[in-house]
Amino acid sequence: MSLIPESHPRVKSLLIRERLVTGFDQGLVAKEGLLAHGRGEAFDYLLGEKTNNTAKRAIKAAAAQILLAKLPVISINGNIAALCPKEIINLANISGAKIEVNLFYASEKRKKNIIKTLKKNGAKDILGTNRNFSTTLSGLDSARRIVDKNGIFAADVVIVPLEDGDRTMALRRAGKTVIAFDLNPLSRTSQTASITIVDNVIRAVDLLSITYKKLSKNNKNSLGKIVKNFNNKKNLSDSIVEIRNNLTRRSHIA
Ligand code: PTJ
Repeated sequence: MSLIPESHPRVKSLLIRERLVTGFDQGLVAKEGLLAHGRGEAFDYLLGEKTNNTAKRAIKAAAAQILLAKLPVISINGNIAALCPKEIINLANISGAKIEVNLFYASEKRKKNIIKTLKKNGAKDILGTNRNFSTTLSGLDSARRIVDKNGIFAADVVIVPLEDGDRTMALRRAGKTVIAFDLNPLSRTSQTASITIVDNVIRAVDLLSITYKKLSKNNKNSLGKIVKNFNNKKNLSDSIVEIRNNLTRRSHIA
């Protein structure tokens, strides 16, 4: 039972934190994942803890990009398995994207726990689990370099929630389109991805699924235009302006 009273003014944020801690206790989340969450929380606070217009623009471009993809793959790590397994599997199911477990802090035991959680939440085929199909991404030294031949390695579009910058760069160098979720618009992941959704993955994934469904009626030409008209650098800079405006507003109140 949760120790957080429903009346607490920061109940939402505390409950999200609790999911991470529970995920850690269940062997899904790396210790470092708790720290990564803390960094995300800080940026979420600065962004006003809501899905801003810049995030909505990125979500629209991401949905169009996934609709245009030949082989989209969603990369799953410990934090995602703890935060929003149902929501991410729903996105995979409606879009036909494959899911692949790929960990930075590699651990077979944690991988097994993550797979179990994903299956419990409705995942059928999970890649990244069979060594016979593994290969490596070049230009990357971390464990994230080990990818599935039929998954991330072959993908044209890779969706990376809560990523480290190195792999985003390696994926881009390998010619892939990268869609990232990252609350920090200044991170290397955010800056190097093709489309960065600066929002809490917990809020953004469902919105991406809804937008995907809405845009699925559009033809390829109109989807292509949505992607072409999206400028990630400009959108990131607008996210930074949103943070600045929030801070300015707060400094006037004080
Ligand atoms: O499970 P593993 O071994 O694959 O490890 C996963 C972590 C997250 C520990 C690993 O990828 C890592 O160390 O990531 P970083 O380099 O700390 O980056 C995580 C990024 O995600 C940071 O820029 C955070 O601001 C951001 N972030 C944290 N929580 C959220 C988030 N972005 C969106 N939604 C969140 N809930």
